[in-house]
Amino acid sequence: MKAHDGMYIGGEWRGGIGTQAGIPVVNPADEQLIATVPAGSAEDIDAAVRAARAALPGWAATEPAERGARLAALRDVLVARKDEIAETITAELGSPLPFSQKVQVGLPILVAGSYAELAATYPFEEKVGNSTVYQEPAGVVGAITPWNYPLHQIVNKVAPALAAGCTIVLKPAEDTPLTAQLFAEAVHEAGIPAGVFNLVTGLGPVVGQALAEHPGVDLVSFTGSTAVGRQIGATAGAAVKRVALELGGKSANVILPSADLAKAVNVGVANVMSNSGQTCSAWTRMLVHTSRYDEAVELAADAAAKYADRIGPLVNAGQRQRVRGYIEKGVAEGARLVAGGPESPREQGYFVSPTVFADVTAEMTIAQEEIFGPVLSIIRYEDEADALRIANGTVYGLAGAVWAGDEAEAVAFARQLETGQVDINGGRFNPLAPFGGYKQSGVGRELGSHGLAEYLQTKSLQF
Ligand code: TXE
Repeated sequence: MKAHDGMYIGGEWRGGIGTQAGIPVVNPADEQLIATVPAGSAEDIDAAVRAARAALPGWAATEPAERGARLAALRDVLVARKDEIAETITAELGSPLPFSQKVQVGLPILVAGSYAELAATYPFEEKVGNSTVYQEPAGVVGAITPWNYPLHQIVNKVAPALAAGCTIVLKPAEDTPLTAQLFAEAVHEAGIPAGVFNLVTGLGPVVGQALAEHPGVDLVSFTGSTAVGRQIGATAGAAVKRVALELGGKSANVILPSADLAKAVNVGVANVMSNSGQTCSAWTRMLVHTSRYDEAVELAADAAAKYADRIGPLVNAGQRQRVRGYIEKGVAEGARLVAGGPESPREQGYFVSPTVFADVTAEMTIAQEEIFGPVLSIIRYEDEADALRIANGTVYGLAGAVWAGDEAEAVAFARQLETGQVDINGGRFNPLAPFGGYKQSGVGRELGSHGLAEYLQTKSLQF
């Protein structure tokens, strides 16, 4: 059971400084208030950054193997408390419990474990000719995370930062702060020293902005909307501060003519409906050759209908409104609705039906903008060059998929995609594979040794 409902600063739990009101946390499946957390202030951020700065020399000097041992202990606490964390995520985000258990909690456990090992094995010191090159911690990290994968997004930043020897202040999303409080309890239980990890809850434009602007923060790592990411990038640039941005996506699922069509369509629909479409890497555009287009549309409509009773709600009323708006726009721009639609399937909760559009053209709004809901657009292509032009024809470049009868054919196509990660004939999650965007999907990489390198700076000594 979670024992704390405040902020975690310098190893202690406390309410906010000068906090006027709390932030309500609502269960999106039934719209009931489940908790209230402190709405932090710039003073809280300042206290947390000071705590992180004070802890930095000690943690940076801690042997990497010992940092790895603390991360292994953290992973073990997450494993021991996995059911409680999954139930909390289901309560504040609305994702169905089996998904919360398997994905929302399962993946970050893998990631924490991978950084426990990487901390111990990473080459922090290397000889290059007559020089010794040291990889030193980047300093105090300000981490700002979204609500769509509340624990995963936190672990993706905190685990590599701690492995690198950085200390950190986390500002989680307003919608899902309870998972962040549980995570802070796990950090404490794992014996990570006071001040190494700090948690401040509150509003993005208040505490998020104060964190990004704080002169005591050396590196800002942000995951969220492109609009806020652009603002944080500008703030960091003006202060000559390092920044990592993981932003939106509009990923293409390219089904080449030689592919197993039924498998590619079914996995593709599952990918979009997963987490109610609230996944930055979701394959929201399905590209199908004209010779197999009608068959693919039929398969996709059938597959989507199967999710109608299983899909969770969207995180809040605002997101539901936004997603409905996109569905209405798709209809208005001439796309053909073959499953779902803008109407709410239930009276209570922020639900949207699994929705599939056919006859979508590459220029339509629903094919260009991130919808962040359970909405798939199926686009027709004439030949491979056409498919490539459409796939690369958005401002984003986060993820994607390629399906072909022959793996080499799929790889050859994937190499031409302007995107950071591609799944070949399905693919499987790999906690060591770098994840991040080309183009406006972001700056930097998370996961694996590339994710660790984000939190390091390099020094060379010549002899
Ligand atoms: O994001 P915000 P929202 C996309 C997705 C979604 C849209 C809006 O398309 O529909 O963004 O979601 C904090 N200074 N993604 O409004 O506002 C905020 O408190 C500093 C993609 O939820 O970007 C939260 O902690 N911080 C995505 C975090 O930023 C600020 C995941 C993200 O919230 C701030 C989520 C400010 N001025 C949304 N304003 C992905 N890439 O996975 C807000 N925040």
